[in-house]
Amino acid sequence: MKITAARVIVCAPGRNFVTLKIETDAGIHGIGDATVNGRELSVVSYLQDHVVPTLIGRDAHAIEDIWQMLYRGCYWRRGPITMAAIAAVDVALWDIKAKAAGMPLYQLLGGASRSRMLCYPHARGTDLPALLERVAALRGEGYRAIRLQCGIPGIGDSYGVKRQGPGLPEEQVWDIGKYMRFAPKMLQAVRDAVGEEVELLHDTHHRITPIDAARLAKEVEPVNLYWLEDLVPAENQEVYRLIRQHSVTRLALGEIFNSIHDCRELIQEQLIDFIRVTPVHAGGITQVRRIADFAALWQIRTACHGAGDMSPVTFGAALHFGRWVPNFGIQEFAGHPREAAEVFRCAWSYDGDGHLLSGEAPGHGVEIDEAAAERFPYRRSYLGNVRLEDGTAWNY
Ligand code: GCO
Ligand code: MG
Repeated sequence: MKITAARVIVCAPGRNFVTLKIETDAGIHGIGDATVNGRELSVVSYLQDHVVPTLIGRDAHAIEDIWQMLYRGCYWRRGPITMAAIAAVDVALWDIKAKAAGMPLYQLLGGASRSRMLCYPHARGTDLPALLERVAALRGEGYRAIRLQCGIPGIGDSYGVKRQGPGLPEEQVWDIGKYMRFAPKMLQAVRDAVGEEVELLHDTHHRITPIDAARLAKEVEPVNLYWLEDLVPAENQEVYRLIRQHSVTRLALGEIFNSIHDCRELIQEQLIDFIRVTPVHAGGITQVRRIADFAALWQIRTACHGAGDMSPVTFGAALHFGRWVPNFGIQEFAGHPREAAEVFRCAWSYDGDGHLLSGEAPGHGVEIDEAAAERFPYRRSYLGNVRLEDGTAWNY
């Protein structure tokens, strides 16, 4: 089965998505997601100008060989743009192979280890009463695990409270002290309101320092969080040793990792409990599955990144991966803009009872309507610029 064509489709049904569609001489096509939030067009060029010309005429079944060729052959390995481009090809080829076999993708990976995947949506509140109201609403929709993000008194919006819109980057203010004084109280207040049964999660989004991170993880132990996420940037993986020494709060990390080498020490030294890599940003099913197998040696569980910028295609791939992976933990489920349903047809769904279903369609079960995609042209958009109150640039 030869690859005859490949094209990149950029659309913005509520937010930007970059999709690669690969066609074959067997009449079977597959799609993969290549969205890198705020840097979308660089992956478009990477694919169109550099990758697509090398794919035409190749055997669509040779997923591993094509992955290795794109990774080794480019010389400039790793990095979010390269790995998202490789991921898009990889996921599209797994989609094709599974369709050719007439099977849902999870069957090719080794078959189902579970029937449904525990997921967590986001509860956002500008203040604590608004957050509690949102948590109650999500409980009413059947969710058993909920991520909590709340506006911080004195600094207005913080990470995860307001949705990003199109246009140039917005400036946001951040203060570690105000966050540190508020976050433990906020998390405890939600625990008191919902009781012990609900799993609660929180994302610090790389915004504090290592010793504050250790202190926060220690202080919130009585809340029994499912996890604390991205306490500090993990460019220097050693800092997680410090945090680990002080606390038994579960830690999650890795949504911005794109290589198994980004998480090697963290996994081997058991410095985290959940690994957040997802197919689109970590080299597709081919590499994410390798990372999961490696993590399983230390009983570290998967938790694919599932913010709104992971397209419905990435969700299809992640849910088939989740259906198979023995050391599955949880799947983030932030949801997509309403308009995305006009462009992407998905076999996956929410079951109304806290879990996601992969669906049984051949492939990863997601299709793109190209005519509909044209109705939603690309709109330049960015993540925000974060600054401390004195103007110092900080981590988004
Ligand atoms: C999460 C993430 C996201 C990221 C976003 C960046 O845990 O869901 O931290 O909200 O900020 O994916 O593009
Ligand atoms: Mg996160």
